[in-house]
Amino acid sequence: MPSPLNIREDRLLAELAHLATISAHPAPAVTRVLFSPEDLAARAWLVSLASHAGLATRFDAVGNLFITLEGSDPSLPPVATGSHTDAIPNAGAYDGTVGVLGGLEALRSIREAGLTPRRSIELIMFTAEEPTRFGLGCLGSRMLAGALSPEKARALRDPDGRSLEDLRPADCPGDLEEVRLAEGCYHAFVELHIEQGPQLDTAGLDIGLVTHIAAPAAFRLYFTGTGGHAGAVLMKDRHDAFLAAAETALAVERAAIESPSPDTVGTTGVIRISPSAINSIPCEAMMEIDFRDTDLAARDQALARIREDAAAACARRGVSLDWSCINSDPPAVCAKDLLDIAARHADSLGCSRIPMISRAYHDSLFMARLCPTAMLFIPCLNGWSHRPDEYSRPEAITRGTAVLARTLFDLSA
Ligand code: HGY
Ligand code: MN
Ligand code: MN
Repeated sequence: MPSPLNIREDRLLAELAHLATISAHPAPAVTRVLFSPEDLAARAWLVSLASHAGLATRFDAVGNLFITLEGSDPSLPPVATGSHTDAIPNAGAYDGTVGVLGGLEALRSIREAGLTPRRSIELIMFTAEEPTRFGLGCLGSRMLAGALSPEKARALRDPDGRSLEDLRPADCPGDLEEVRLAEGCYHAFVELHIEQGPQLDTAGLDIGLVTHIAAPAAFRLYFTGTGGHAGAVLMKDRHDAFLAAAETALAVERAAIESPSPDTVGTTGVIRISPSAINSIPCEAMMEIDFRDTDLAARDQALARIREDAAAACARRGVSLDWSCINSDPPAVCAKDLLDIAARHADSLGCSRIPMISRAYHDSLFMARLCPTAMLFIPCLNGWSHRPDEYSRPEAITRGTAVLARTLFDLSA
């Protein structure tokens, strides 16, 4: 390994702080939804940073941004790194951005050390890792991996009925058919990310070497009852759509708690009722469920139980239910040889480390379908994430970036 690749902490922290200001909500909240003015501004700013660093940039048709440090042998599949800069409403400054700006800093540290990697090293800012715009997470990496067809991508609609074609900017040229990459297109992919859980912070550890990424599933449920006057309809005559949904939300919680797997988690994050008037019995309810586990069988067994409980609640209440799947993905297993290389560099930098699983999903979940993939976690305060007080210490970010830089350069040799 060449003389230490110099990570410019001041530059990296200043860029993370600036990116956090590009938000639809005032600090400390960060909101940057796909193809919103804030998202477009963040993309343009990132392109300017990369260009200023002498790195090539290009967007694909779904808006994935590729920033390339050219290698000496362009015939070889590149090494890749990356993450996302989109942010759910009222989120924090570090989810995804550490992997994008840390990745950029890693590429600059190699270039500024006067080194030319044999394999090119590509930083990818993935489009829409968060599901906020279209209800589907990892839109960009799904399409790269062929896990979402161009037809299905075209059929996506946001809450205002707008499509991907309506929203994608002019600098995302080409057809969606050109987005998919071939297996083996990359030699390896490594993503740096905050843990979004308390394990590293609580234990005072520096680096998490992610061995598995949990299998996310999401569903949209429409409940239809009969509604009516809140005063005139007696309780025995009601078919309350919201209460059927409420029973289902409790069934989600129960199935996750009673699952034999400790990693089963279930959340009802969205509920909308209609007509939503204080003196009118809800005739319709829409809810969205997020359900995950690293163990696919345990997840799907718990989901089957929820479906049974929901059907029973609807039968008792005379409410109909339409259950649609948004996504149901398998877990990913990270590449042990990549993790071993990262472990070696963590050790050489005096970083404490631990193997762990990722309960959050990431673009690595789909990159693992294209090439050997690994994730590096750094601690975030109390494990807080997806909230404005999300925080990762400067030394944690710098250490993680230094391990990433060395790992990428090692893999590019
Ligand atoms: O929900 C997730 O796991 C990711 O943060 N989008
Ligand atoms: Mn997130
Ligand atoms: Mn993330």
